[in-house]
Amino acid sequence: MPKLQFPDNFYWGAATAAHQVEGGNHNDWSEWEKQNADRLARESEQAFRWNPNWKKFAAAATDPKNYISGSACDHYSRFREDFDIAQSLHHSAHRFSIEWSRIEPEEGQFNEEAIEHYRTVIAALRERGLEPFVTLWHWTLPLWLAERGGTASQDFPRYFERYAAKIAGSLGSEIQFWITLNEPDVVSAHAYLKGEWPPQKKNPLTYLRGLHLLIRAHRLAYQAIKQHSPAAQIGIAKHQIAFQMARPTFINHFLKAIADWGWNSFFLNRIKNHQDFIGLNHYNRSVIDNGFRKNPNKTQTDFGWEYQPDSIYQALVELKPYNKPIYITENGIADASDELHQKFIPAALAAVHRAIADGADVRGYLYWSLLDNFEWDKGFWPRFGLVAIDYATQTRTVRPSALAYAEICKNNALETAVI
Ligand code: IFM
Repeated sequence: MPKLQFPDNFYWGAATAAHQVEGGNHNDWSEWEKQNADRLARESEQAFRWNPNWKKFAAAATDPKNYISGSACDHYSRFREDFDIAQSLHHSAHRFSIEWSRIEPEEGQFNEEAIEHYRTVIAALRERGLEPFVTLWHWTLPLWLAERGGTASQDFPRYFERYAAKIAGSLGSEIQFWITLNEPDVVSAHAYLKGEWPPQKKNPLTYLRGLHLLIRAHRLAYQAIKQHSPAAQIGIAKHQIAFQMARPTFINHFLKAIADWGWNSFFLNRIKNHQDFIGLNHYNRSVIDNGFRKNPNKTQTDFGWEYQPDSIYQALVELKPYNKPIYITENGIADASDELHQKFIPAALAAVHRAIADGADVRGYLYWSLLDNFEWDKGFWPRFGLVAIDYATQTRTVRPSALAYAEICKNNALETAVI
């Protein structure tokens, strides 16, 4: 049977983020959820009526409880069980995030117990042969910092540097791969351009200011980590959109150039001397035809996003000019039925393989997500997991797509018959 072989030592695995899986968090998001759950439930039909899958998740989406992260997947206590599953699925790496609000619940006061927790998490991964990819900030803030203006505060870069230095000093010898920031542009756009996520302050100038502060925060954290661990490999997880022209007109060329510059390159260019690899988070393409998002949307995932596993090829080859190793730190779809999932993973991996053949230095693939989890302002109904979670009982069920992915991980190869 013909096979697409991946490079030796390629990392295979999946990703999670603290607030989405741990449970029991107390941060700016958990507060925001309490204040907004009723509204989100009330507005859900209006917000999602356009989605052809609305009926499938209407009951969950109209229930305010859906919007409270609460005990989430209880991963804070069940991480060993979850890593056992990842190991049984032949994963060799796992991405997770450290919850800043647990580490520094009060300004400048670090909680050593919480640090020990993450030391245990890292050890549990290593015991199972899983390489940790550690994210320092996946969007949630300690309350004291949110009260001071969060990422839009002039002091944010220094606070982040201090937090990064603390983690590097405590856990640095155990971590090889660091992701300082997750999708800084996505979270800033939702908070300050759309005004939908905490702190819901719609102001384009604050958006730009916040981005600059995040760039500074990353650079300072990079230096702080390198001081403790010179061999550390440090990057960010960057959300990249594949902008594709429907027709090569002058206007479409112009729109693509602007979008590539503003969304795909701006942040990466500003940190290019402060990153050892690029973490790629990829979910969407945007077809340009005298405007953006003119996608045909022939098939849509539960989330209402276009099903198009191939666009990761373009996202990867467009990163080649940076001449850095690339780790795919997120890629996936929400699909409760698992039917699309089973097609998506091999199809996306065939596109990754093609990008490698065309010169992209891709060294790992971390699926989003290991577990179903709390999808921010959408709550629990979107099902991104390789492993299904029954939130009432916390039962884990491995989905068929996870088993198919496990074969690929085990063989470091994809059988072309499954594409
Ligand atoms: O769940 C999110 C994650 O937190 C950041 N990247 C996109 C995922 C799916 O929306």
